[in-house]
Amino acid sequence: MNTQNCDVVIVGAGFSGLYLLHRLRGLGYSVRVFEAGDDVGGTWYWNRYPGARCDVESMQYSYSFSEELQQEWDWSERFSAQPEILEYANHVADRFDLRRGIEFSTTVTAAHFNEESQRWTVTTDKGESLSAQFCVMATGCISAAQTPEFEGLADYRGTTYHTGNWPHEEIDFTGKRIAVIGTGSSAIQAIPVLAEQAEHVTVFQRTPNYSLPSRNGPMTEDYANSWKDNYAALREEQRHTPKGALGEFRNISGIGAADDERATAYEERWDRGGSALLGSYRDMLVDESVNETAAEFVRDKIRTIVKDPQVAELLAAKGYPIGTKRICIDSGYFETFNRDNVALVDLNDTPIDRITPNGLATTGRSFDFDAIVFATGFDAMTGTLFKIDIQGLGGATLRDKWQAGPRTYLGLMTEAFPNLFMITGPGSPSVLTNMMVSIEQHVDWVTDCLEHMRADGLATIAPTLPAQDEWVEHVNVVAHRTLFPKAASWYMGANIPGKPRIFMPYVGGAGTYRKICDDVVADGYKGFDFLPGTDRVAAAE
Ligand code: N01
Repeated sequence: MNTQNCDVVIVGAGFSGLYLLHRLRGLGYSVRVFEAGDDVGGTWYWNRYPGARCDVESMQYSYSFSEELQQEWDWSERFSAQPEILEYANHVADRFDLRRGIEFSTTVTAAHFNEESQRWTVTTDKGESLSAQFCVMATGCISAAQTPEFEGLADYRGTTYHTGNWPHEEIDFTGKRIAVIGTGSSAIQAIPVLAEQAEHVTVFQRTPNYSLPSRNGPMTEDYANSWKDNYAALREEQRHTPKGALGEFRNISGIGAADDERATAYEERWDRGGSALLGSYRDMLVDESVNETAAEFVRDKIRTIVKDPQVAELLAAKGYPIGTKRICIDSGYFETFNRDNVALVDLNDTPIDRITPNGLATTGRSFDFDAIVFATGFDAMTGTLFKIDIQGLGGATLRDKWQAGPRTYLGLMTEAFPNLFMITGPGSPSVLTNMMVSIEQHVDWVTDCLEHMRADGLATIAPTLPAQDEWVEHVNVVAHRTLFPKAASWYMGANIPGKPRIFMPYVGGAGTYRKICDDVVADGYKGFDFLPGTDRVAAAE
């Protein structure tokens, strides 16, 4: 096997990998990027299902690292659709000449730390092997698509799709009878579009979701310019907010709020669109009584929109607080259930029993379908990492180390795996924030760390076990001060049979977290251990 050397291997060419490649190459590091897809874009490369769209405003869901880039790029809609975001990722790759550093259609299968050389040996499915001082997992938080193990699936005669791994060619559903399994964000975006094309769509729902209207529309020049004219200041403000996004958060309590104040706030935010409703009160995700007012407001909206009261009641989420499963942002989702060609099947009393050759059977009834769309989510935050055979000190595997749930220091590194970084790893705010802001913060932190090590001739960095234990405890404690653990969400690992129930992202907020990371550096990389390079050891001897 041909083994080559480089300074840094990056796994993944989504928004994390692209920016990291740009930064590190600019500083003179030799970098190799491996990407399983045949092009850039990460989550926006794979999630091509009809209706896929970002739930963060375009002017905010974009890189801030280049003033030229943010001035020259024009978004056509307030919330961008997947094709435009993918086009943006491609534009960035071309503009900064990133493609030549990326090996496409190549999956990293293993990464082993060699204690003697203090380097990572990274192996790919193409039989290539690389020796690198650093290995960075820019693998994304929700990139391992999950299809439940339904009996009979192999014998199904129709076509199956997964929203998280959608074909690249246009699929024409005209005249087709489709099943959609799942009612998470992906399903909620796809169903209205599928319903317009297909002869009939049957939606199989286990847990109804709270969804808010996007109020998406064309980008106006005035709105785009209100950002572009002031981007530097607005981006800086964004970085210090809890969600890494502006215009959402009111720093007032909802406890004891007057009925008319509350009603006005909710109506205004419902009309404004996006997830702003959740930012109406600072204790929305902490106090159950405040949360219930917003949850009931949304249920009432559903009862108004959906004409059949029984269907409306089935669609109205109950039993868990609003926002504790990722809030969905839709374009006409609830309205779609007023169409004649859309039906809702509640799986609570009659779950899916099996896939049949012609469709599927619940414990109550059989259905025939030409196609089944699995909108059944992802093995989030850890699934993609576990697909790679990652071995650290003493041959310890990441899978074994994290058997009881992911353990990291700051979501950036994990003990016993020196020089292995994660971008937006478990234990960092990641999916609870505007990912672009969190990605840039992590990439900048990692880059600064490498520069610090280069300047001081340091060979390895790894978190100490006490620092990691303390961080894991802190992540857990702050999560349990909120309502988040009350929902059986993918944040908790609850969607994967046998996965430990741990609240994986850090709820402390993007701004607070950034300060913690900066303080760690100011305190001499508190909680991290460095080992000097062999040159230095030799010199000292
Ligand atoms: O996946 P999900 P998703 N039988 O896990 C159901 C991001 N995203 O792909 O809730 C029947 O949310 C499951 O039911 P239940 C966003 O962060 C962002 O929709 O487990 N049903 C659920 O309804 C999002 O949160 C955007 O009871 C089964 C659904 O499948 C994340 O991706 C757009 C089942 C899975 O929902 C994941 O969203 C889209 C079974 N055996 C996605 N197994 C943006 O806008 C599972 N389900 C940026």
